[in-house]
This record gives sequence, structure tokens and C-alpha cells, in this order.
Amino acid sequence: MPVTPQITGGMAAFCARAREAIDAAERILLAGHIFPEADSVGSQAALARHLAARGKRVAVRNPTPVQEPYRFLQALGGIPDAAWSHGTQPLPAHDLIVLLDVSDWDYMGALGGLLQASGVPKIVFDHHQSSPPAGTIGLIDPHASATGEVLYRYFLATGARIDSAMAAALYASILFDTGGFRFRCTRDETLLIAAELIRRGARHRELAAELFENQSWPRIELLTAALQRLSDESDGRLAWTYVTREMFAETRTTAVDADGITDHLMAIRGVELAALFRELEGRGVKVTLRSKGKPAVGPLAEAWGGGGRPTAAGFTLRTTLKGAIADVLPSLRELLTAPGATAAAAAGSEAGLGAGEGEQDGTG
Ligand SMILES: [Mn+2]
Repeated sequence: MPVTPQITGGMAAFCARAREAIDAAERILLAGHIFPEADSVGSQAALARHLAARGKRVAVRNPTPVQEPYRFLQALGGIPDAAWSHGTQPLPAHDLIVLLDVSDWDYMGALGGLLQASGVPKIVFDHHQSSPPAGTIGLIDPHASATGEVLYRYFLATGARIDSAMAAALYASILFDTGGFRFRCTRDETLLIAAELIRRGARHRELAAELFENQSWPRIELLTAALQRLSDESDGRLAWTYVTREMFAETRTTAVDADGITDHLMAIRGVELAALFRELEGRGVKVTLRSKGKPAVGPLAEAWGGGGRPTAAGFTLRTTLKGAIADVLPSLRELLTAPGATAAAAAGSEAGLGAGEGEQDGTG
């Protein structure tokens, strides 16, 4: 049986409602989460291009600037750079808001409150494990690998034309959030959609190089410094490291440049859990947790006031780096000794592990 992207009844109804709202609007504001990355920006670019082709005036507002490695995706949107903005300056005139890759106002910083206060209709395309904010038209599929996949289904359901720039933007979304088709969220449908996007003009090799072979030297220097401080515990099942403010300063990097360090810890054979402690400028310590499946790290992050998914989560502690490490490590060790904690026990427990496992963990 060939696999085809599923447009379920509920999804078809959502798509029809979303299209009605879009049809009725002239000026549409797209928005995303803090530290917008490839899924966020790729989805925004693909939708911006679609809407502009339909004669809409489109603007994009993110809480923080589009990160440098993802600016090439911004360009695929085909709208002027001046239409992309960030922060909490007054919003451009709009009669519809579309949230992409986020369904939680808190994950948008102060911009969330600003958007929430706007009385216009709101649409949400997302794949995080959450429900749409009250009063929004929300398509949230936690089994989708990326928001790009959710958006692709919307385009399919509404008969939208997907040109090569849109295909590239959506492909980048999916490629990034699946970690290059490695993460658990990679399903048969994901690959089917990816194949279709290549057929429509997405260039796999070029996009893979842009996303995964594009690290700056300062980032590699930061990674080197972090790996020099790598520790392992619990018979090599837990790997952790840290980055101090001095390390950021010495390598001329900032907190976001430590994104991806946990990938290197997770690449070690036998490692089931990874933790990264980031000392933030005057804002305590950000703790990033990763798991290969079991034990789930989401609940632990929630207990510390953060959030995330079973495989990717994080939280911020208002304490010193030493204090954070001393506080958190015991609970990580405990997680590994809890009954059913081993990776083998995860077999058959796929539910809830669908959403993208990129850098986002819902905490910023
Ligand atoms: Mn995503």
C-alpha cells in the first residue's frame, strides 16, 4: 500500500476554517517563538510566500532576531527584509495573526502578551505537545516531525501551489527538526512529504549543507571548550558539561551558540541522558536536557519550572553554575536508576515522542 499524507476529517475542517480566516484578511502577521530556528523560519517563509502570492500584505514578527544561520530561509519568503521584525515595538497593522512552531504565549517572551492583546482572529500551526491557546484556530499535530510538515498538509488540503522556494523552506523545516532524518519523529509520511518537496524543487544536498555544515569558528571553539569539560556518570549513561560566561566571552559567542553541544554528548555510545549547563548573563543558569527516549526528561524539567518533551527539555535556575550542577545532577542519576528507565524499556513506548527534537525545548 503506498503511503500518502493523511488529511483526516478534523484536519480538513481546520484547514477550511483557516483558509476562510485567511481569505477574509488583507494584512497578515506571522509570528514565532524566541530564538527562531530553521523550522520556525522555514515555516514562516513558506507561508509568507504563499500568502503574498495570494495578494496578502504579510509581515513577520519574532520575539528575538532570526538567527544568522537561518537568514537564508528568511530570504525564501520573497517579502521585503523590512517586513521581518523582532521584539515588542508596536505591531504592524494586521487583521489576522498566524503563529508558527509555537502554541504557548510564554514561549514568545513579552511579544506573546502583545499578540494576545490584539483582538484579531488567530491561527496556530504547530507540532509541540500542547493545545491551541483559547480562542485560536489551531492545527497542532504532536506526531508531525516539524511545523513544516503540518503546513505542507494545509497547502495540500487547500490545493495551494507549492513553488520551489516554498518547497525548499518546508524541506529545511523538516530536515532540521528531524536532525537530518535521524530523530524518532521521522515517519514514513515525513519521508514521503520530503520526497514530494524534492520533486517540487527542494535541493537536499544544498539545504543539508546550509543547516549542518555551516558552523562558525567561534562556535567550534566554544564546543571544544565545552567538550574539554565533559564528565560522564552512571557507567557512561549520563554525559554532561557546562559553559561559563568566561567561556562565552573568550570565544566571542553568546548563549544560543551553545545550542547543539548536547548533540555531541548524545552521539556517544551508551549515553542515554545528556545535560548542558549554560551560565547566562545575569539570568542564572539554563539547563538543557536530552534523552534517547527513556528516561523521559520532560517531567524533570517541569518539576524545575521548565518544560519540554520526553527527549528534549530545559529549564532555568536562578542560582550559580556550581549550585545548578550540584542541584540537578542527583536527580539525573536518580532518573537512570528508576525502574523502567533503560532505553530497552522504551521499546513499544513510542507515543508522545513524535514532536521535533531540535533545539527547542520550550524554555528559551
Ligand atoms: Mn519545530
